Amino acid sequence: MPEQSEYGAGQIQVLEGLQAVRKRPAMYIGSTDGRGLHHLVYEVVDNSIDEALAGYCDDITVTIHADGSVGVTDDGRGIPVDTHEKYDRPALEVIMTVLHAGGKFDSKSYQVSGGLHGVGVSVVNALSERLEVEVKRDGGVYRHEFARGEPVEDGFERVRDMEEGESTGTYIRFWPDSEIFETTEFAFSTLANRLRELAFLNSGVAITLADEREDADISDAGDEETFRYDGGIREFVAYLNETRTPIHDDVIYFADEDADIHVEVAMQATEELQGSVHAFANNINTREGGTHLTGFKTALTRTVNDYANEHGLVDDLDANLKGEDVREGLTAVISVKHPDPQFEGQTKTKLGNSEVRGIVESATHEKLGTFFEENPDTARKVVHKAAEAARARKAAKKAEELTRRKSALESTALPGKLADCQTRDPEEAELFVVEGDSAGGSAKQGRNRKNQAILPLKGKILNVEKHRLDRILENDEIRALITAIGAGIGEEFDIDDARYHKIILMTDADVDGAHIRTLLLTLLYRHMKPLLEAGYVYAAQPPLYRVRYRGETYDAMTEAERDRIVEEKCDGNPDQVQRFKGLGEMNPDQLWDTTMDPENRILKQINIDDAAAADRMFNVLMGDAVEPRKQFIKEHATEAEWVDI
Ligand code: 0RA
Repeated sequence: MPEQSEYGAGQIQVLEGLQAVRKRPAMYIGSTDGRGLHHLVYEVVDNSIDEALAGYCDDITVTIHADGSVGVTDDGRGIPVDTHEKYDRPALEVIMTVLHAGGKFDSKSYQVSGGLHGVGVSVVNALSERLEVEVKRDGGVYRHEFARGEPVEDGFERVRDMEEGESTGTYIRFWPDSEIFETTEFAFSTLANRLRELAFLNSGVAITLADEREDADISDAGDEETFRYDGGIREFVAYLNETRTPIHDDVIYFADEDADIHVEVAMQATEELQGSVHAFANNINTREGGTHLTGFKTALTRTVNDYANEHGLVDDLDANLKGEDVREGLTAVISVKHPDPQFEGQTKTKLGNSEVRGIVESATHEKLGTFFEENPDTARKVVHKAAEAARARKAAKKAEELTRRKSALESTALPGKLADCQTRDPEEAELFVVEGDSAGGSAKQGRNRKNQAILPLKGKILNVEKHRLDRILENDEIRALITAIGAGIGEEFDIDDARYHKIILMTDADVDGAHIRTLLLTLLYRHMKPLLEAGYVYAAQPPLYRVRYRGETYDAMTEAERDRIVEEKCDGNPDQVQRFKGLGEMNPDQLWDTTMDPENRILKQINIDDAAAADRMFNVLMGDAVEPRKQFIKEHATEAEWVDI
């Protein structure tokens, strides 16, 4: 036995490392909820993507197995299996058990994944009740197995020789530890959105997601999808614009990949009011922006103004076009890859490297300038659209100033129909935004007035996707909501002023209710986004059915659940099955019991992890294009998916 094998200092360090991860998982993967769970998959896939970026891998398959485990296969070089000198163990074992060992191998120095992920596969191992690896490399097929991070005794073996023509690669399958995670159920759509994004950002790599689970409740999104985009982020922009109306045919694309820092930009202007600009650094969605985004915005504004002035296209405007004018309706993806990215900000999604700003700025200025000179028709359309936005902005500002002065926005008076709660502590205060006056009445009677406030809304609010802020502010329902929340709107929104840290959208469990909820979410997403980012927004989940049997009552959210209750709890013979047609039909007690009581209710937190998917969804659901909307609703027919953004 080698000196360090069982009880050597090295091995003790390893065990301590794994223990640290299991003790404070959130420090390594952010959280132990669904988000953290999905990070496990991203962590493994990031390693495969690194192999792809190094030029060794172009095929990745992620399989959600029937038992809930996830397997990731790639055709990269394979994790090294030779003996690691320092540890005197197979390198594979070191990589799977030593924190951050994955990137320290000489040949893997240019590793781009970082930030949120990039913690190393050993973290995935530590948080998995079981993990299996199979590596094809150096002419052999090797296996190893781990339990809660620790190698299984005699787990490492060389299974067979590789066959002629067989590709090298790595297969990792893991069973997330239910002692660690609040939920261990993977969502197909969440994984699909991220893998699609990765495929756009890494052109030519084929990423397949397969779902082998049989339970119709959890695998409704489909069984298998392959993402592969040879056009990379050009296709990303085209995809985002499937639901929009572009004003020029081709997606504008340029890249600067000569130096260590790679820059790629794709963009296309549309007729829409909302811009949709997404910035990535090392494949991480830098939601908080950063130097790459700043460089892009500065150069874009300058280049469009230069062109407009040189060609006398905006002589009627008395000032230059502003950045917001140029970005109105613009869809763009900026992707940089940096050998040593620095991530900053509250959620570590802001790129900090200062040198990136100038690099993106000059690349954009130079290449976009050239593009405009070579494509004058497109350049004119882009300028024209921005000039229109500038004129509208000036008109809207006048209207907005008037509205603001008149409106309740600036007064401290709360809206008349708000039944506020007693507490002034936002952390415990909840605002229920309720569909309809009748449900609003029940909610007012049923609530706990200490910390639950009720704001009933009449019918459908204005579709904010189709109007500028001036029109939006004319709407009474929307003004009531803004004042109740108390944190302002748009650029002036300040989350520290929010009067409630839970804003609960309570709408009927039917298509109309889903529509109203989507209208509300669109408003929040477009004009009060920090609320969503902070996780303050929830959807109430009123039950659809109530089943009674021998003095007990059971509530069901879906038909399938109702049937299950009838079978399992009532021996197939319930005393009564009641269908709630809407919230308005419940009496105050029922509404409290089923939907408002913190002890009983099920709230669905709305997260906008995937900004591009959310953006697209709001655009499809609320925008002008009819066909994509029909298609979307057909594909996402289930109630849950409407809020699952
Ligand atoms: C360490 C070093 C090398 C590759 C890897 C790890 C690696 C890890 C994972 C995880 C999933 N798939 C993976 N593929 C590779 C470099 C190997 C070399 O230099 O040949």
